[in-house]
Amino acid sequence: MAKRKLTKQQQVRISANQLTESSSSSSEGDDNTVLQGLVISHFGQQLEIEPLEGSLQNQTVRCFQRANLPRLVTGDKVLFQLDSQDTGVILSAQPRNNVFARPGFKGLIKPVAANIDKVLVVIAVLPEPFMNLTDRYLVAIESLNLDPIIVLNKADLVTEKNRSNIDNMMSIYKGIGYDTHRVSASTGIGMAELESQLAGLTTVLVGQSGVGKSSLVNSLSRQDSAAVGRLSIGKEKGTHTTTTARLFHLGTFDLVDSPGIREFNLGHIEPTLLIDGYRELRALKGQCKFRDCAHQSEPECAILAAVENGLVSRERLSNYFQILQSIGI
Ligand SMILES: Nc1nc2c(ncn2[C@@H]2O[C@H](COP(=O)(O)OP(=O)(O)OP(=O)(O)O)[C@@H](O)[C@H]2O)c(=O)[nH]1
Ligand SMILES: [Mg+2]
Ligand SMILES: [Zn+2]
Repeated sequence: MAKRKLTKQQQVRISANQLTESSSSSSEGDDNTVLQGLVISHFGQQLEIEPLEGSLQNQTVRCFQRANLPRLVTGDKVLFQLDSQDTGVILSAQPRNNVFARPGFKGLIKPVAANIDKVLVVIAVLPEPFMNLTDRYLVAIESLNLDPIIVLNKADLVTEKNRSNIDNMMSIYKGIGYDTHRVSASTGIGMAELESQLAGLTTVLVGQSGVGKSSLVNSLSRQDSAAVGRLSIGKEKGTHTTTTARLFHLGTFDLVDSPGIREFNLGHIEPTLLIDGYRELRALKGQCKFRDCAHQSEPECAILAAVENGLVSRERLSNYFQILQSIGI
């Protein structure tokens, strides 16, 4: 929807036409009031809509969407019409401010949540965090011009054995300027500081399965709203408990819990724009001696010099090259 370049006026006209069509074809006849609603979750063919006006506010209505509409996601604003007490049909979608998306099967982009202000990239002491997955999330978030928060969950599981790995990774992200937090959804460590960053915002939680996204939602909501799953025995990986994104209203802020994913490819990022997703590399753009520098072994390469001086982490640069290769250069 955001991709179609329609003027505001055209969008209004299209919405108006869709509405007129629907009122005239409605078989209900009695109450075809059109209401504004918020998509709470999308499962199968159905969406759970929260009416933003009328007598059903704070309740949810199960709706189908009209076939001519694009795939709607949690956080989308829509216009819908009731066709019974608690079911309805979505007539049109309102333009999005943004959408956090990830590539799905066959390189198709799968939107996850729309109209978000912040993204919490959740990693955990267990399952073991991999910087190249976190970097992929960060690149996707930077491309939306959103500010991520990197949250290390399960701080209660830090041991002498895993401490240096965790400290090293967190200090790299902190050094780049990312807002980082260490928390435990189980013990409550660090949760108050994290919560203070969320007031007034809609924040989506993303990250590998099993890192504790749903547990963080529950800890922040002070009740068990989202289902939590165990790690698989032996492999200590997540078990893909959350299957669809869902929005939770938590007092002064909204959270969107999302399913953990197995891998995160960045097929939808232009290779030439990838460097913009690496804040510290973006800052060095244009400073190499050669304009077409590939930052591999060229003389007077600003990026290689920054690595030598310890200003850019070797691991981040190597992840950058890995991603570049995976998206076709
Ligand atoms: N020790 C410890 N365990 C935690 C903590 N937070 C979550 N867990 C456990 O980690 C496991 C996975 O938690 P979930 O909240 O289901 O993880 P998720 O990221 O939502 O996983 P998916 O829905 O599969 O993407 C559960 O067994 C939780 O009890 C924590 O702070 N400390
Ligand atoms: Mg979950
Ligand atoms: Zn260079």
